[in-house]
Amino acid sequence: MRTQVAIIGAGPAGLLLGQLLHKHGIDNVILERQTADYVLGRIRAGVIEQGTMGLLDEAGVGARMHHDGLVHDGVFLCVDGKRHHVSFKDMTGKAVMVYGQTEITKDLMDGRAAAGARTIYSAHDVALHDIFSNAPRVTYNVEGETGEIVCDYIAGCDGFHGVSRQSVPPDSLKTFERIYPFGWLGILSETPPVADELIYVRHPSGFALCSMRSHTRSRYYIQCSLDDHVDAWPDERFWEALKPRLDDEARANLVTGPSIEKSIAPLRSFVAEPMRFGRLFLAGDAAHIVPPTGAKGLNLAASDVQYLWRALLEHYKDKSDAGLDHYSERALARVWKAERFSWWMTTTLHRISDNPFDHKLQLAELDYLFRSKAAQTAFAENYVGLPY
Ligand code: RFL
Ligand code: PHB
Repeated sequence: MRTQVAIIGAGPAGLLLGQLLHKHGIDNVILERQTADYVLGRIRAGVIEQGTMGLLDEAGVGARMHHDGLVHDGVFLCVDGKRHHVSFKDMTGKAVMVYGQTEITKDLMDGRAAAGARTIYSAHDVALHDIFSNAPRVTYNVEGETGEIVCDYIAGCDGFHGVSRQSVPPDSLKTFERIYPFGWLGILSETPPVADELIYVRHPSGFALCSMRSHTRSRYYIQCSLDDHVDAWPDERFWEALKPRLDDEARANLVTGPSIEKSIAPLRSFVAEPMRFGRLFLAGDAAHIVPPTGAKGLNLAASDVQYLWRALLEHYKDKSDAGLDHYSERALARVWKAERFSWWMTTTLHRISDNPFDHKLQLAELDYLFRSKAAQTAFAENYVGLPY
C-alpha cells in the first residue's frame, strides 16, 4: 500500500492529524494497535482550550462539541476548605470547553469514517523502517497477515508507550523526566456536579478535583499513593475521602452514587527532544507527558498537530519544507511552557511531602495568586492555553 503520510496511533493526535490532512487532499492511513471500541473506552481528558476547539472546527468535527460541550469562563481553587475563583474571561477574554476526550475521539472517528479515509485497527507488530531515507515504510500484522505501507512521512502519534519513539537511534534522542510520588484515583458517576465550574482542591490530606462531563455526569479525582489499587477503593471509601477535602458549599452539594468507571493514573512529566528524526515526526504523548493537573495533555497533542499538519500542507502545496524543518523547535517551545504550568499546578496543589516548609510555600504561592491580578492573569493565560 502507498500513502503520503502513515500515521501510527488513533488517539486524538493521530485522528485529528488524519482528518486535517484528508480535508486538504493529503492522503493518509492510520494504524492503530487496539480496536476502535477499546480506544473509545478510555476515560481521559475533560478540558479543551480554544485553540483545540478551533482545530476540531477546522477538521469539520466541532458541531457536537459546540452543542453538548460546557463553556467555562473560570475555575475555582479551594485551599484548606476555602474556595476562590479565577475568572479566565476577566483576565484573558477567553474560556475553555468541558467536553470529554471520549466524545472528541468519537467525533473524529465518525468524521474519518464519513470521509472514507483508511484506518487499520488491531494492527500488531507495527515496525518503522528507513526513516532517514526518502521512502520510509511501516510494516504491521493484522490477524496473521503482514501488511506494508510505503509513504513520504511517518507521524508517530502512538502515545507514551508507542513504538515510534522507540524506533529512533537512542543516541539521537534526549529525554527529560520527573515521576511524582503519587497518583490520581478517578471516578465517573451519573450524578450532578457540585458546582458549575471545576474545583481544584489543595488540602492537608491531599489534592482533589471536582470535574464533570455534563450537567448530570461528574468526574472526581483524589490524590492516592502509587501502590494503591482500585479494588481497595470501593465507592463509599472514595466519597468519604473526598468529602472532608471540599469546602462547605461543595460538600453540601455533593451527590454521591455508584461509579461507572474507576481508575488510577500515575503522574509524570516527560519530554523527548527533538520531535523529528528524518521523515518521522512525533506528536502528542509519543513525545511528551504532563501530569493531568493543568489539563494540558490533549491540548498539547492538538498544538503539535497544528504545527505538523500546516507544515505538511506547506510541503505538498507550496513545495516549501520550512515548516517541517522548524516543526520540532516550534512544538517544543510550546511543550516546555505547558510542562512548566503542569508542574506548577501539580507541586502547588498536591501533598508533595511531609515537610511543613513545602506546605507553607504552597500556601504563600496560592495566597499570592488570589491577591495579585498579575498572578491571576498569568494563571488564566496558561490555563486557557498559550498562543500557537
Ligand atoms: P493517546 O491518546 O495515548 O493515543 C495513542 C494511540 O496510539 C496507539 N498505539 C499504537 N498503535 C499502533 N502501534 C503501536 N505500537 C501503538 N502503541 C500505541 C494507542 O492504542 C492509542 O490509541 O495519545 P495522543 O493521541 O497523543 O493523545 C494524548 C492524550 O490522550 C493525553 O495527553 C490526555 O488524555 C491527557 N489528559 C488530559 N489532557 C487534557 O488536555 N485535558 C485534560 O483534562 C486531561 N485529563 C489526561 C487527563 C490524562 C489522564 N490519564 C489517564 C493519564 C486525565 C487523566 C486521568
Ligand atoms: C477531567 O475532567 O477529567 C479533568 C479536568 C481537569 C484536569 C484533569 C482532568 O486538570
